[in-house]
Amino acid sequence: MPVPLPRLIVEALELEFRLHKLWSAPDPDALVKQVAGDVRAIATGVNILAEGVNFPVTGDFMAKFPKLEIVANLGVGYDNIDAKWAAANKIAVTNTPDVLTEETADTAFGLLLNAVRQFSAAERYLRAGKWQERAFPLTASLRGRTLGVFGMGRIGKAIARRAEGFGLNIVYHSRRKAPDVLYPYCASLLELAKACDILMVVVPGGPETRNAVNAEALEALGPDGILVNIARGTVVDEKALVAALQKGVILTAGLDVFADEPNVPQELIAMDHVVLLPHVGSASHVTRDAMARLVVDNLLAWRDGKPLLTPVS
Ligand code: 8YV
Repeated sequence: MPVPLPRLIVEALELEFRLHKLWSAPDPDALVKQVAGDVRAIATGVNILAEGVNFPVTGDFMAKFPKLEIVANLGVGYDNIDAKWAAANKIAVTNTPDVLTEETADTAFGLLLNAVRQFSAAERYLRAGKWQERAFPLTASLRGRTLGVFGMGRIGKAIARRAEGFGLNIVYHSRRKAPDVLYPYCASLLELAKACDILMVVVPGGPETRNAVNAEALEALGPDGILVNIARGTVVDEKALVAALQKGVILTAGLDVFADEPNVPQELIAMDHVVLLPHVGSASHVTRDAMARLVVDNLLAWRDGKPLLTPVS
């Protein structure tokens, strides 16, 4: 275990396996050398308990363990793991899909409502005693808007379901047209940005989507446009986003993820109308427990020679 995972995982794994906690070893390199020949499984995750603890499970790292068979990840996103290298070396990777879908979609919608109606700013206004002086200024509205979902996977679909209830028009762009979805499909991200005024980023991180939401896409989103990102900070060109927000190229943004967590650019913090959350998309007790359980259950299935519950394809 290279990073400190939730207690539920640590305790369950300690009962069933010999667990080496790299993060609490006085000399992690020495521990790796000492146990490298025995290690058959790695349990890891992103953005865990301790601030800023991100440990990329690279090919070089996995190569240190000749008997490695599986990497179990806490999180649906697994851009912290070189899954291609793992596949090429017959190492399984598991993640935690499904159990966090609805929670993350709730967070996405909370961010969107907050960004468009400026609830965080309104609350700060009330707490500062400014209501006594005058009413909070009027805001933009969700009414009559079109939601562009960038990434129509499980979470994208759960967000779209919510959007239907809120009376939004829905369009989307994914690598592929989703066979089970009737919303209009846009062939490119740029086309999507032109077709919508809320751009919801729900694609996986990693090299294929790095900086996909660039200056051109933000320009296409337009001056009434709202960007919501609950996926990975790497998907958005953060410098281009700061510039677009400062110049009014888009209206505002709701962000749960950032390029270099937990470091959030000062320019974003300085903009009162931008809604910023500390990567809490799945961060409720019930959902994080379900994710933790799934990490453990995948490892138990592997140990018992049973099919993995949620292998990454
Ligand atoms: C968590 C996430 O930040 O599932 C993901 O991909 O980003 C989040 O659920 C993380 O995985 C748990 O620490």
